[in-house]
Amino acid sequence: MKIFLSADHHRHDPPFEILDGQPVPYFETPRRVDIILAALQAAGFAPPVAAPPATLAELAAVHTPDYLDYLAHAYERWQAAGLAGPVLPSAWPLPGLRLRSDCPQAAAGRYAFDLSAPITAGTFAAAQASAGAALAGATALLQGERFAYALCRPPGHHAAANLAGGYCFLNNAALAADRLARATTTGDTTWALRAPAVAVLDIDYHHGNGTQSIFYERNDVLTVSLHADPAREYPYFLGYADERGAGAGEGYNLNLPLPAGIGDRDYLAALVQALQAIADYGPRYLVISAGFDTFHADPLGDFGLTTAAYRAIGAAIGQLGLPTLVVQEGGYAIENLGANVAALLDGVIS
Ligand code: SP5
Ligand code: ZN
Repeated sequence: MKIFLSADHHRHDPPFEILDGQPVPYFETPRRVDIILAALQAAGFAPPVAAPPATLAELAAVHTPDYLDYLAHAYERWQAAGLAGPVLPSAWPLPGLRLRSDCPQAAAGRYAFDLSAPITAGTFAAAQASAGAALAGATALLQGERFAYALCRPPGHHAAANLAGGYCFLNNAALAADRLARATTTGDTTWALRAPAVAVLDIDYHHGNGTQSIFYERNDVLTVSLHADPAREYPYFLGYADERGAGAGEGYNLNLPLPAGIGDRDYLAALVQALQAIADYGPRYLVISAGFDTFHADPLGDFGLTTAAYRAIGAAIGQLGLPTLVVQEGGYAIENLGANVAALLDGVIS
């Protein structure tokens, strides 16, 4: 299995975030990558390949130009206004308010939906490196690799076309899926005419709201997500079972919200349902948004999965027989993160 690393990830290392109204040390820390790399090396995986950073033109495939301009310049504009970093919003243009100002504070509220995506001096460079790893993984599949793993940091699945949030700035998995879809379905310009191309399966504990929204009206990318019920858990405002896609994409989004405390057996039963939907769709490629915050000891989650479950999840995914790109998302039980990632990847190639 080819492994692609976002080598510049350490340039993103914010000092804090605000969770449930309290400032706390940033859970999504550079140590996560060090620990995953060490575990993969110990497990005998091939050394990682550093991928080139994604270009603005590549990012524009799923992100809006105004959002990319914001990400690229938010920190310098914040500083130029005399503000101390990191960039973090303190007001949002919610319904009933008017989006008119483009001062740095207004822009922060316009483009970030929570207080867990602080922008520091190196954030955009790190996010470009992360997206580059996912895109390199997609290219490897197009060149005939059966499996690839993109060790992305920062993660991506909460990032929408024009929104950051939940530690995510650029949607790595969506960029990869879009590249695979474009290469698979050439010719037609309307999504409605395109053939099954790519499925994205999101197994992070949190709903992949960004990925869902990016592909919501497309039928050439099926999005399937297993996650904590948004009625009790972040991201709260998306991820419900009745969100099934819209327009040409109607029927091409599947959400399976799960209860608190779910264990290996019930989770694997839900996974079978997700994999059946993917098999029915019949894609040429599979992208996994792989989060490990479903682990029983994760500080952000309330699921009960064990390390053994990740091997079983990986094996079930591998049994679909599809060229598969695994993209790293969340996972904050740092002591166990390496073993859990190694178990999943081991299962996939088994
Ligand atoms: C990529 C990813 O996994 N992002 C997750 C971001 C979650 N941020 C909000 C978490 C809500 C905090 N409530 C949990 C408190 C547990 N003590
Ligand atoms: Zn998560």
